[in-house]
Amino acid sequence: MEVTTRLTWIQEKLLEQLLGKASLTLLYKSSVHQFITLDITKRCSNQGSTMTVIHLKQNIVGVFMLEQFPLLRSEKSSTCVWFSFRQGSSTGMSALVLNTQVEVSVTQLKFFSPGGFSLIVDPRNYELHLSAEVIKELQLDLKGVSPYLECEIFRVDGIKRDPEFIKKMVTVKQYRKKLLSALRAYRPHEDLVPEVRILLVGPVGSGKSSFFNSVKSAFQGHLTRQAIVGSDEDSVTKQYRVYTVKDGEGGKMLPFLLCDSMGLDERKGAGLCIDDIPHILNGYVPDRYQFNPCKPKEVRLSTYCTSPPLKDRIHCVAYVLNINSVNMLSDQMVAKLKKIHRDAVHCGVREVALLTNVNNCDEVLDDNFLNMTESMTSRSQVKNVQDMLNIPIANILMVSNYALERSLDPLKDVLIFAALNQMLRTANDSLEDLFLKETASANDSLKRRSRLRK
Ligand SMILES: Nc1nc2c(ncn2[C@@H]2O[C@H](COP(=O)(O)OP(=O)(O)O)[C@@H](O)[C@H]2O)c(=O)[nH]1
Ligand SMILES: [Mg+2]
Repeated sequence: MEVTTRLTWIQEKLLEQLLGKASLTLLYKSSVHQFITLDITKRCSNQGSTMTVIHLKQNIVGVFMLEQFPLLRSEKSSTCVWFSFRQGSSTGMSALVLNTQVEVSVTQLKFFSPGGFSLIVDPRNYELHLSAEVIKELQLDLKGVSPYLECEIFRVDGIKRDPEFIKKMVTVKQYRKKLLSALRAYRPHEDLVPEVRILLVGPVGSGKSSFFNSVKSAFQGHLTRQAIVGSDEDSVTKQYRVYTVKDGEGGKMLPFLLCDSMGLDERKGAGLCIDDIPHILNGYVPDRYQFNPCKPKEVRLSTYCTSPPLKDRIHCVAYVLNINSVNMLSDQMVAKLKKIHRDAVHCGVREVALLTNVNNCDEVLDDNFLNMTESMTSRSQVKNVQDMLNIPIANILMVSNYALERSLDPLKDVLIFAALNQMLRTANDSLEDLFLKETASANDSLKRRSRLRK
């Protein structure tokens, strides 16, 4: 009879993705095979990398071992990934990379690592013993000793047998999780508006619509293509679109809107009409407005007397530029971008640049995923954008949009989330400033009115 795992399909995928694109083959299952040291080691040693998975009522806890499963006790420590996630949750895995020793005795399977980390499987009593350090670092809501339902050991195939690579994969996941929590905790400054608005502008084909699709995909946990993208010479996007993004399938709406515009064209009378920009920035252009490249939107003067509320205005302009062609922009295109920059400054809106089509994702961020590496920030494209649009280096962001991929990539997600995070912070700077300006001018007019009354 074939022995099948207790893991659900989603759980199995989650574990396979923890290490890149691995595949799992079940070697040992406690409820089927006996816990006899000889039996376990016969099944699991000489199999290459393995993953031990312990099923508890509410959680799954486990250890991935890069080196061979030992016959009795591992000679020296080796790279292991200790992980946990909640049953029923397809996201939110906690993981640690620890130099670990493994021991199989007559009564126990034991993983231990310096710093007080220990995980012991006691099959006679179906108990899992975890040290306080493990409980804390894996964010488990468990006591030191918990009953378990099943213990399984898998062979892991298809991974890069490189401790540095494994470390990087796990760190990327942890950093993605951190960024996601920061994004979930984001609030527009002083709750002045329900959502901040980020305007995506840039040449035709630079990846504006793809960026929205990428953000949506990263939050949904699977690839989506709501906005139509294309590689026509003319802009595929003809309408102004204000997109919302939900936090996961059926999740709540996130407090930002991505405003996708028609692409800029270096030719006169083609692409987004540059005179539409002030109207967009000031909130006069509604969702699904059909752009006319030759004529800006008519805004009746009377409506200017009562300008649209703060919530309808743009709070961050993102210049979306393809990193491979940013050094070759025509003078006409640069002139259009500079005009938008002047309009943004005039309206008090802060700006970022988003460089798309970055191929070498893993070179962008430093080892801790905290900062852009120096080699990336010193590139000519970054200097060029900095000079052209006077954008501070912290606001020059890099992504690789989802274009031809079949599945999500945590490294791409990290860059997408990091870029979005900086856009939201920038939007808050604008909000704070716009609010102060509005309050000052409202106070001025109040004073003027009271002086007139006197
Ligand atoms: N490889 C790669 N292709 C991209 C990226 N961003 C956009 N694309 C592709 O470039 C083309 C134009 O993208 P699109 O989002 O329609 O550009 P837009 O005109 O600025 O909205 C599409 O074929 C996209 O798949 C990226 O970061 N990497
Ligand atoms: Mg588009």
